[in-house]
Amino acid sequence: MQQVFVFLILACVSSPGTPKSVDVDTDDDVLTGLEKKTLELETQIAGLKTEICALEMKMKEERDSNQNQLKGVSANVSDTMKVVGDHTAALATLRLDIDSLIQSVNSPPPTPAPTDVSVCPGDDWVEHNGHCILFSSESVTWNTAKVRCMYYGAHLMVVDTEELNTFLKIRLRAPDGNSHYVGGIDFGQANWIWDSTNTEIGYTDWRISQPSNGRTEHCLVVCSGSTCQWNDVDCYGNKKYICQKAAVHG
Ligand SMILES: [Ca+2]
Repeated sequence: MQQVFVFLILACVSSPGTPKSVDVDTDDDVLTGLEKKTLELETQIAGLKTEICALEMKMKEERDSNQNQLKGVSANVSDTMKVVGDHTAALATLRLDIDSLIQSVNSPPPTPAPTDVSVCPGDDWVEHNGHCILFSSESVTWNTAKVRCMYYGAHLMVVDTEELNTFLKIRLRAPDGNSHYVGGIDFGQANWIWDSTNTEIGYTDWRISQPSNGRTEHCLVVCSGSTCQWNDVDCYGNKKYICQKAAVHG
């Protein structure tokens, strides 16, 4: 009886212990497998993250490269547009030139610009209505004045119109007159002529009571006295003079 009881006790103690030892080993294996799997997955995830990071960097580089290329292309387009604009403007100018050329070819020749311009020798000469007129700065006798004018290719002035006489008055008028020899002489016969043309004087502008002396005053001056009119004077007095010649037409 006592042996049976011991057997039963041993059976109870050993019988449930064996299955329990098998379950623990299985769980450990599963856990180890899971841990291994987890480690593998984590390794794979880390590798994938590295690949993703590399891909992102590559994408960023490509994006930056594309943006730079786009900027370069945009700049090239801008330059090209500017060149096109310049060429367009040049083309428009060329068209205008061509139109102008065609018009000039089809048009009758233009009337030549007038070249008939009166010219006097220099600054000392005054041009007036086709005449070149010189007012002397020196005072000499009438004969010397005549020679001076001939030296200049001119003659003592012929004042044969009121218009010319008025021109002289405007130039010479002074409070007490500003007498100048001109080309009138009378040779003592009271018949006044223009020396350079030997023609009788027609238009006159004598001062009152002039000409006054048929014996000694045989030369004509203009702008005598306060009225700036004509007077007969002694030909040997030193006075300023006025030369005249036709303006050159070129
Ligand atoms: Ca007189």
